[in-house]
Amino acid sequence: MPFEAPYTFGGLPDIPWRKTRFVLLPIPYEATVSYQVGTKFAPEAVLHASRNMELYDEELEIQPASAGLKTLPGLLPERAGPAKMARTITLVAERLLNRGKFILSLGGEHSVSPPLVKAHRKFYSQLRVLHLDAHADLRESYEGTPYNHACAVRRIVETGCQVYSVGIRSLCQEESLYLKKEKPPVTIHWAHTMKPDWPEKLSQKAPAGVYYLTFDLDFFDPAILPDTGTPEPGGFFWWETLRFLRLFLQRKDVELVGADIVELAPKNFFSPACFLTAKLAYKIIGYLVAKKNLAAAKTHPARG
Ligand SMILES: [Mn+2]
Repeated sequence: MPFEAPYTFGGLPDIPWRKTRFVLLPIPYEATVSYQVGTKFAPEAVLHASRNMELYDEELEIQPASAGLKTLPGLLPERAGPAKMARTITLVAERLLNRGKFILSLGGEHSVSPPLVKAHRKFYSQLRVLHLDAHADLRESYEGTPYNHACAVRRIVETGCQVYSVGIRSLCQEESLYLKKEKPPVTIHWAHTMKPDWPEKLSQKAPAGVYYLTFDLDFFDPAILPDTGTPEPGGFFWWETLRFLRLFLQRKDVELVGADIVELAPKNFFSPACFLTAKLAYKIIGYLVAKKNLAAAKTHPARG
């Protein structure tokens, strides 16, 4: 009896490391989710959906997968607990960064992001973090653990990175006081202050630099993405979000060196949220590939 090949992103064949530019790292980790459960099923559901996605990007007129995309096996949860899990994630990311790969991680809950940022920070001392989310995630600890998903950005601040948060529309009083009193290096663009031209404005307002992107899917409006740990009304939609990402990533003074997409909690394998997440991951890769092509074309005008 033939066995089905393991799921890869886009159903792409495996490629050798030397041809790999992007690695897709599934992290089906769920330990501290407080409301809708299921983030541990997200990577598999996204890979499943991605196999039905077109690999040609009609906006960019390129086939981003040709740049070299490899899907890694999922990083299994550490039974020894969240501290050990965080160390494992950092270690795995460091090994991939040592090989010069761009890591796009698929969570899992948001607590996978701080250890990923920590690894990138070792390679890029001036690393900044672009944080798209409904929640500030600035709690010192939550439900008895500093590794809770509600503390993700607080832990990221501790890695020494400046954070640029967009779309925030939920936080607790403790987080508000922390922002006002301790003035952490976090710039927040609150959802209630964002006007329709936010993609143009906020993509240009972000300071120049080397960035890691952490994309919590509850940034989107629950109308288009209801399958998430903690859905919040008043979120953002598909094209405006892509416009923001494209404008931000196209900036000559901005370099994206790593990314994660977290907090998908699929209700089932055929939920449109899984397809959306797959497409978002592929769009991010597409914008990076298009930018490189653009830069190469400018350096070598003869290539036409
Ligand atoms: Mn969130």
